[in-house]
Amino acid sequence: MPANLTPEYFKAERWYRSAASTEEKILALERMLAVMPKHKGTDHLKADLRHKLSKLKEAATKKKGGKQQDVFHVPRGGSGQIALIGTPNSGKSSIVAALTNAKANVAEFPFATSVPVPGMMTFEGVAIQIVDMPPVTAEFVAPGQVGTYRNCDLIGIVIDLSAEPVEQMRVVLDFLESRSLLMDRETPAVDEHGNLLGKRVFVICTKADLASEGAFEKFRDKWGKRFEAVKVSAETGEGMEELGGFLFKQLRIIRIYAKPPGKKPDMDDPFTLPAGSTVMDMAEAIHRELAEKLRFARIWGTGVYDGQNAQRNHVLCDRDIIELHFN
Ligand SMILES: Nc1nc2c(ncn2[C@@H]2O[C@H](COP(=O)(O)OP(=O)(O)O)[C@@H](O)[C@H]2O)c(=O)[nH]1
Ligand SMILES: [Mg+2]
Repeated sequence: MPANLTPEYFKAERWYRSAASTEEKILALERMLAVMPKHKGTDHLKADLRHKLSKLKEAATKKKGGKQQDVFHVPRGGSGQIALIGTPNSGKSSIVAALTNAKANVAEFPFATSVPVPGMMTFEGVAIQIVDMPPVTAEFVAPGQVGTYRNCDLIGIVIDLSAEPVEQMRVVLDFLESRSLLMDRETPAVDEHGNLLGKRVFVICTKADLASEGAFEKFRDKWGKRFEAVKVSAETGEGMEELGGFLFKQLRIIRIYAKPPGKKPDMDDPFTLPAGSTVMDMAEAIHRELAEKLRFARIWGTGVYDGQNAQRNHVLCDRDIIELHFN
C-alpha cells in the first residue's frame, strides 16, 4: 500500500467496498481516482483502478440490455436509508418531493406510486436517503414491498392527520407486525437464531394544515409511548425544516470529522458512525488494516479538553474532531 493516501481516499474506498450496485461502484471508483494524491507512488494503484473502472462500465452497459432487476431492491446510499410507509394518499410522496431531489409522484389519486423511489437529502453534511413507497391497504400490498423494508435502516410511518389516524395506524402496524418488520419496546422481532428482523419505526403526522385542532396531541396520547412522532405539513411547510434534524436523530448516528495531523479538519464532510462508536471504530472506518497500527488519537469535542489524548476504546460524541496517530 503506498504511503500518504488520505482519509478522503480511504473513505471513498470504503464506499466502493460497500457499494451495492455496479452503478454505485463506478461512482465510488471515480471518487477514489479524483481524490488520490498524484505522484509516482500512486501510479500503479491508479492504473489498477482505471482498469477496474473500465471493466465495471462495460458490465453496466451490458446489463442494461439484460435481464430485469428487482425494482423493490433499493441499494442503500448515504449514511442511512429511511423507507416510508402509509395508506394511499397519506402524503408520502409529498414528503419525499419536499425533502429530496427525487421526482416523487404526488397525486390526488391513490396508487400513483407503484415502485420505490429513492431520494437523497442532506442534513448538516450528512446524506440521508428517503424512499417513497407504494401504499399499503388492508387488502393490497405490492409484491416485493416487504423486501424494501427488510433492507432499510429505519421505517417512517406517514399518517394523514386529517383522516382517521387510528385506522391508518391499524393497517400499517398490521402489515409490519405480520411480517416481523416492527421493533419497539413492546415488540422485539427476532428470527429463530435471535437475529433482529424488525426495524425501528417512527411517525410523521402530515397534512397538519387540514387537521382539526388537537389532532396531533390526540395521536401522541395514543401512540407516543411506542413511537416518536412529529407534525408537519408538506403544503404550508410547517415543521418541514425541523424534519431534517428529527430524521437525523432517528438514525442514531454521530458525525465525526477527521483531522490530518497539523492540518485543519474537513468540516463539510463528516464520517458517520453508529452512536456509541469508539476511536477504534473510527480508525476502522477510515481504513481497516491501518486501524491495527493506531497508536493514539487526539480529540476536540464533547467531554474532553481540546486536543486531549484518547485511547482506542474512548467513546466518541456527535461532532467530535479526531486526529489519528499511527505507528
Ligand atoms: N393540504 C395538504 N395536502 C397534502 C399534504 N401532503 C399531501 N397532500 C395532498 O394529498 C394528496 C396525496 O399526496 P401524496 O403525497 O401523493 O400521497 P401518497 O399517496 O401517500 O404518496 C395530494 O393531492 C397532495 O397534494 C399536506 O401537507 N397538506
Ligand atoms: Mg405516493
